[in-house]
Amino acid sequence: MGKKVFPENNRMKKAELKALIFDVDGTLTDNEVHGHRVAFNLAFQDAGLDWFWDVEIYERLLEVFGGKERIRYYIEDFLTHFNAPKDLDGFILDLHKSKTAHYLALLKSGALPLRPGVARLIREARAAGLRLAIASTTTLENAELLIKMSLGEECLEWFDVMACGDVVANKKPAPDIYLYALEQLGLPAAECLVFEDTGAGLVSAQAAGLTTVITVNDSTRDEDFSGAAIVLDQLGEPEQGFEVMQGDAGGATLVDVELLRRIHRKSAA
Ligand code: XBP
Repeated sequence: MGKKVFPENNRMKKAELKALIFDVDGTLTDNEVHGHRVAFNLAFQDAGLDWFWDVEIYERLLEVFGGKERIRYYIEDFLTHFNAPKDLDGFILDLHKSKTAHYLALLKSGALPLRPGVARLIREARAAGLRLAIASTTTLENAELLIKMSLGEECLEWFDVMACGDVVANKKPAPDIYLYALEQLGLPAAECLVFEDTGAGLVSAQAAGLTTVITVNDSTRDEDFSGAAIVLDQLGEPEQGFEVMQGDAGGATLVDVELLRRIHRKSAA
């Protein structure tokens, strides 16, 4: 009996890379310790609270995604004596609104630049015809201002989807925000690649079936990145190559569209 030959349309076609989905905080910009944490502390000060999140406490609090959820986590798990107001939800909401105002002011001051290679890769990907999306636990307002401040107002339209914050019920490490981004993109996970900086972000993306490139930062470099396509210390620039911490970059020294296509093909194999 001769070998069965399947007609072209029955053979499994390798998925083509069509979109890049970026996490925001810690991935596009190294802004948790130097940005969000500072904004939280300013909001606590404005509210007359004697709370102060130093780096050590904040890195423990980063276990919980979402600023409002993080404040609640602090109240419930870190404070021993806190006379919670009757309307705790309202109290947290007001505190978070104040924090967001301080964070936006920090962004406007230019204090939170993009990480190395981010602007370069976004421009290259767009020129190569790849679609771009954001999938972040932070607010849309925060994500939009970061892009306006760092890439320019006109670049907001480069992103077909900006999936942010409370648009989904369950935040990372739940897959909800990535599933929502895929639905809005109208693409299968197999045609996309994700950029993240945390183990929980990786869990979220993997649960949505997405291949993930990790660029660590000081707060996340020791986290578990099992299953990531590759783990780097940054995306790299011509003058400053990346360090490969897990996986194989095949001799590349920076993340460009060619390397991403190789990573994507390997993950689809
Ligand atoms: C990181 C988060 C966010 C920020 C704080 O989001 O967990 O909650 O820490 O921002 P991601 P908000 O890594 O998904 O970008 O206070 O606006 O939530």
